[in-house]
Amino acid sequence: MNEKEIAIYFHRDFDGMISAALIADYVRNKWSEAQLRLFPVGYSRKINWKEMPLRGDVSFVLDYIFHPQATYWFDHHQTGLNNYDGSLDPHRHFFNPEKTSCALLIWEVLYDKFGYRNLEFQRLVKWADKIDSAQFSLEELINCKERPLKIHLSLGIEADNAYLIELTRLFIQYKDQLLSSQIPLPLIVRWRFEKIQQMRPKITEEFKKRAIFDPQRKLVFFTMSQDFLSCRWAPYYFYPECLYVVGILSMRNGHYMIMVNANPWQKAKNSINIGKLCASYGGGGHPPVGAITVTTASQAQRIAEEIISFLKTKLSSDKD
Ligand SMILES: [Mn+2]
Repeated sequence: MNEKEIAIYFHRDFDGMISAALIADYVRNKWSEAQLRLFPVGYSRKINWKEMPLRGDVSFVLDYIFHPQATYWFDHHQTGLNNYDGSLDPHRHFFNPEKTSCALLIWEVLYDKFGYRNLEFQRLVKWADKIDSAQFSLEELINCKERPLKIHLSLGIEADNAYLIELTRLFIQYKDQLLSSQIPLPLIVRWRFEKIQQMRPKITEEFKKRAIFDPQRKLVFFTMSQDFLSCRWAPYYFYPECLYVVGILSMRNGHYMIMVNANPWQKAKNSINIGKLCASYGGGGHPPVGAITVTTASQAQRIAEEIISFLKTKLSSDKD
């Protein structure tokens, strides 16, 4: 009767969901009486994150910022510590910015430190790693034949918490089988993906209209709605020579997201640490990608302009 409540907080992206599924699978197999609660978290939560009380008798924070109350913490974002300078407990805190994904970090830690590995998650972990470090080709992403990429793009639209929780539950239940053709693509993914396919011409048209390309510094800038995320490949397709992309997205929750990406298929010579740059504005990320969430359009505009002028200065000085 003494069921423990296990709260799993995870970053709301593909890597975060697979991370949550790996931990849920471990908990279910090792701690028999457990009630799992899933909480997707995005960077809009960063501001009061450390003060926010966590739920559960045991809590996990995965692929997201350090929380002092978390029983266990796993992260690979170089900005993950978020100015925390206290000590980390090597038995509970697993932080490795060298890892290309949090799912891979968890996969290895579960094996090395907890003596647990479920090979039925092998393909999902591989895909989480591939997606989080953009180890796929532009064609692969545009054609989107692989299920994990479909799921990844589907998060660009209607990615409410209920969808992320439901998807994570499917990953926990079906594991790698979810990628096999024997199981039909879950309806919740299918309708979103079909919607994306329908919206695609409109979104790419809109992108072409709104994008500003600086051919000298090889920089793309645009302002669009959140729907852009379902065609996130567009800047690299239309401007294959670009080095950096800065976009302001108006999100359905009323917030604004400034996304800053280095072109994964066209590496700049002296690459700038984008995650750190975004962290200085209250966001976070990795060396090649970062994002900042703010509440007003004018804040978003001001930050985007500062970042663009910073990138321009950097790119001009790199040429000399
Ligand atoms: Mn990640």
